[in-house]
Amino acid sequence: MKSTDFGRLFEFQVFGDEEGSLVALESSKNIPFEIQRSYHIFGIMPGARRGFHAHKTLKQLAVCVRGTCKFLLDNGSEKKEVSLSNPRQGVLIDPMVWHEMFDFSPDAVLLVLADQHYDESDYIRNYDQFMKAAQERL
Ligand code: T46
Repeated sequence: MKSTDFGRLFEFQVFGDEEGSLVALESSKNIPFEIQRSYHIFGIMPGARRGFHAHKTLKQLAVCVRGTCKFLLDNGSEKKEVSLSNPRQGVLIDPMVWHEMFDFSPDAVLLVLADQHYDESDYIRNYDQFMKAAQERL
C-alpha cells in the first residue's frame, strides 16, 4: 500500500431539497467493496477512546451519521488523523491499518460498513504485534 493511499476520505452525493437530505450507500458503487455487515457505535462516554486494533483482511468504511468524531490511522510507517464532521463523508479503513476513534461528540453515531462478517480472529489488538506484521509486509 502506498502510504498516501490509506485513510481515504469519501464525499458522498447528497440528494436534498427544502425538506431534507438523503445519502445512499451501495455495495461496489460508492462503497468500494461488497457490504456483508454494518454496525453502529453510539452513546459513547465523554473522553472515551475506542478501537486500538488493526484488521488482518477486513475492509471497512465509517460514516459519522450524527455528531462528530476523529480517527487516528496508522499503517505502520505513517500516521494520519481524520475528522468526520458530517454524514456526507466517510473514511476508508483498509486492512492492516491500526485505528483509534476519539473526540466523540455526545450525540455521535458512527456507522461502519464492513466487507466480512464479524470474526475476532481477524483482529490484531496488540500494537507491537501489529508493527511486526506491518514491517514484514513492507
Ligand atoms: C472496528 C472499529 C471501527 C460483535 O460481536 N460483532 C461485531 O460486528 C462487532 C463490530 C463487535 N462485536 C463485539 C465484540 C466486542 O465484544 O462488540 C464488542 C465491542 O467491540 P470492540 O471493542 O471491537 O469495539 P470498537 O469500537 O473498539 O471497534 C469496532 C469494531 O469492533 C472494529 O472492527 O474496526 O469499531
